[in-house]
Amino acid sequence: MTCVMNLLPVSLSVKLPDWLVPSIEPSRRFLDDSERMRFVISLARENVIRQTGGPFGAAVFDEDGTLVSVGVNLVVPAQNSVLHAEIVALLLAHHRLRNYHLDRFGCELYSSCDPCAMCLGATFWSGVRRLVCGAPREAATEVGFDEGPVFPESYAYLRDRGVTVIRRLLETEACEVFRLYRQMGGEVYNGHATDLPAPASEQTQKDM
Ligand code: AZG
Ligand code: ZN
Repeated sequence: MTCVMNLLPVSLSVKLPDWLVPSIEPSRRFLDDSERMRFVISLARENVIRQTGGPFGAAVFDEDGTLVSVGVNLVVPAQNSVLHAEIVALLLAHHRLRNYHLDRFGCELYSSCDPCAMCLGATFWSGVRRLVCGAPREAATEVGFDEGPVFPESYAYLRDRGVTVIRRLLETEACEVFRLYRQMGGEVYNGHATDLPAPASEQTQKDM
């Protein structure tokens, strides 16, 4: 393969879309799980409407319900496979708090969709106390996203280590974003060739 770069990169910056930052009130307290979930779903929806990335939104809140960081999927605009919404929110939370362990700040992660394998791993290592998800993984896989090896045992692993996991909160609203993405002809990317037949392992995992 031809080398296209002659310098190794030494740093990296991640930038949220321009529409996102002015839409946030930094001092607002989000009172409960539903309000926080509605917020991350609105980030996902707006990311689709503005065509600034995939149909996923996430945010980190502290124990008082104050916003610590937000994330939207930036894979296509940033041409970076790891910039899922949850990763962006966690990166920015660590950066803001200057700490690799978010449990020290009582942080919780909210995601508009069940995390993929990468993001579930990152959730575990971030130290967040709670993970709250909206749409089930099937909402993403039905559109064509491959969410990777996440099994009932993966959630049990986190729960056994003290992470509270809540899923399918405001599921209907969360799933609607995927319908919109499909309607708008949004790009579906994956780590493997998308013309392969759906793997046999991709069964409905409703009871995780
Ligand atoms: C994804 N799944 C989730 N949960 N979040 C993202 O940003 C994704 N991108 N691709 N699959
Ligand atoms: Zn992910």
